[in-house]
Amino acid sequence: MKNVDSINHVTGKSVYLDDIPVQKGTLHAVVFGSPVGHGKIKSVDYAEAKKLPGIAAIITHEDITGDNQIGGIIEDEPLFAEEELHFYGQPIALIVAKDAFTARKAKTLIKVDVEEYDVVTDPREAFKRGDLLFPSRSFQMGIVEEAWKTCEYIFEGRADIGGQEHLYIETQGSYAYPTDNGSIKIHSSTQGPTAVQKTAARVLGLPMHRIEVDVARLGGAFGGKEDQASGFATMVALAAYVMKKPVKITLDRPDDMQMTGKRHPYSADYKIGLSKDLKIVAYQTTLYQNGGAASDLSPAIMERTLFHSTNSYYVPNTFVTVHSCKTNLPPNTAFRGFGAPQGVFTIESAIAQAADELNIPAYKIQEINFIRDGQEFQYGQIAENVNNKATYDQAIKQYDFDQIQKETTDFNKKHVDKKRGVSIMPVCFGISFTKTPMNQARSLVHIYQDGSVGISTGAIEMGQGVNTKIIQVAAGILSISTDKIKVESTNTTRVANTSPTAASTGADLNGHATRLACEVLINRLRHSAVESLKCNDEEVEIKDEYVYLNGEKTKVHWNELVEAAFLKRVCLTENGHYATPKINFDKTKEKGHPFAYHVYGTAITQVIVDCVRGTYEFDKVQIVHDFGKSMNPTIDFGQVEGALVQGMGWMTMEELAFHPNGKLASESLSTYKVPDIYAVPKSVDIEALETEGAELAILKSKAVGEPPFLYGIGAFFAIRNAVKSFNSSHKPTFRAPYTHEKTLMDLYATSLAKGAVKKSKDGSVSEAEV
Ligand code: LUZ
Ligand code: MOS
Repeated sequence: MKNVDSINHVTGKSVYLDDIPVQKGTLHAVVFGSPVGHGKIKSVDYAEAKKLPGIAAIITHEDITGDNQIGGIIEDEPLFAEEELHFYGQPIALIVAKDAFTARKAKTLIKVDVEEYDVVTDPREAFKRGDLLFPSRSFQMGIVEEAWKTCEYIFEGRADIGGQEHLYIETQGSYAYPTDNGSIKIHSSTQGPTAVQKTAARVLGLPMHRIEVDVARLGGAFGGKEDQASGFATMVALAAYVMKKPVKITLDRPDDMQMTGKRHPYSADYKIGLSKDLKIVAYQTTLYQNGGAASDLSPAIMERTLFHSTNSYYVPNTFVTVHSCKTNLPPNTAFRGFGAPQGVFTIESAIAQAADELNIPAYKIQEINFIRDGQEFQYGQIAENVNNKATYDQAIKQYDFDQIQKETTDFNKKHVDKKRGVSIMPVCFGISFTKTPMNQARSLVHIYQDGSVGISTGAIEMGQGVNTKIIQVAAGILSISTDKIKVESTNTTRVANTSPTAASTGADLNGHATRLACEVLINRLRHSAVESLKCNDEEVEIKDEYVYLNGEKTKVHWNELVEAAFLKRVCLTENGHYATPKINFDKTKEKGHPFAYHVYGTAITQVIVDCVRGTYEFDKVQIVHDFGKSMNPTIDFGQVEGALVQGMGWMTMEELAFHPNGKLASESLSTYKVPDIYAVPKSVDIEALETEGAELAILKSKAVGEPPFLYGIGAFFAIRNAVKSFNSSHKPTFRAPYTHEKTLMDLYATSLAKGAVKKSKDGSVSEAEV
């Protein structure tokens, strides 16, 4: 089945937030943000701004009718700053005007007097100062301290990992207006309508039932709208509430890039111990998460880092710690992968360093350490139906890895100015929200009298095709044509208490809820037919829109069946509720069974580095991916391609730069480079490993949104391998992104001692700077 939205998308007919026809008298808002990265407001003068013709109001914390608090997990983030300023661009006020242009102009007329404090953007620096957002956590299995004694080889090093701008095509935005009975309706570009509803209710001081949130679709989100849409939606909801007028906000690109949080940068120290036969015996790592100025989703992201810190491998002795460090950046937030990629990059760096020191390719270590059925992850879950080795073996064979290596070696012998690099990137990703209660969903299915079907779920369509998959589920169970089914907007009055569409679980959870509702409905209809036909229960079946009696097609069409049931007063509506079975996690022990299942895969990445310029081009990425039984290969392959390229961008070219005052320097697309058509690999091959045993996922498919993001990490190690074959005496550090500039410098760097540590003449040891 094609994506139901494709025609409307390419003909420009799909309605996004900014396409919603506005009511008469709608006002437009712009956020006035902090002009410093850290400080204290001494005074703000809005007088000049207020005088500007067309300005309707300037809303500040003083206008808040409820709590000035939007922290979702930890209550540490005000909607509007009161006194203290913790990041550049932190919202201080909302300027509401007849149009956005006027509001922007007014912004320049606001005078603010600030006492400035030290700005910290480095997580290790924040850690040294004791600035943590919340308590650190560790996962432990076995006893590393004992295990080191048994290791043949031990290596230590450091990995530094950059952040990433989400760069959804549709920026953050929201439209709110008063409705009957002092209520507010909010249209929001959010992954979490319930988060918006709850946050707005709290700030406005209203019960949740007074706030209705409606979402048609998003122009991308990638995690950036799991939590961070709530603040902007709440600002316009507050303005609409106090002004009794419709108010809308659409962030412009620079404001969106400056004000919103990103993927967390991390810095990590690791220690890895191997046996003589290259088994990873012990692994210890401490990761410094750059949380930004408030907690946002960082506690959950920290957790996913801990869960994924050993990637696809079984490491009997593991000790992993994450510190969430408070810095003067916008609160960093969910981004496809949700902390897992940083943990995975760290262990892959440790493996690459071990391989360097032992003078072997990394895959020699990777391939013998895959976790197997019955072995334990460091969080207590026992691995079941493991497919990592299967995807690896299939990739090696199908893409002829021996030949790839031979060609690479030959090429590198022949060429001085160009070098090829190859890497293998195994992936293991746990599916389920790590917070168990979030793994639930509902689906409200109506069969109308004419036989057409309307479905409302908690899932947000953000381009990933979840609506198409929901239609597929319903069409399969009701055995009717997909044209008969429409997925409605996501609305908190139709489906309440939704989890955000996140953690790759949208189709799983909402698909299952839809399945359950449709199963009930089809049974009711079947019983109705049994009654009419005066036959036995097992004799009737509904198939391809017709009633079958003892396997024979009758003349009774779906439409008549529905009509007849309605006249008999059979309920044609059902609300399905799904909660993922079996999962649990005990935070006091840091052990449990948090994931319904895991997704596995292997990518082989080939790059050619231009050793004169430091530039590179990716020839090929070849993937074997564990889809379970893909329910929509067109959509799922698209997800793998998109995730791969997004991951490669993060690892290679996307580099966030900040001014010393915490202002984002790379706040436009001329300075923040994302992969374009020239940067993507020349070819991407994806093969499905069709697996059984995914019975927990909908129609035996497996979640596909996030896991393939991790394939992008292979790009880093492919470049690194190419660099090493040019400059064999140098052991490049593990600092992502591997930009062209860093590549060039590594190509000509002189060798440093082990682990990129530099000893100065006085014997003191410092970390080497390239
Ligand atoms: N969001 C969340 C997520 O709230 N919990 C998660 O475990 C998660 N995982 C991936 C992406 N978003
Ligand atoms: Mo997400 S990072 O699944 O919102």
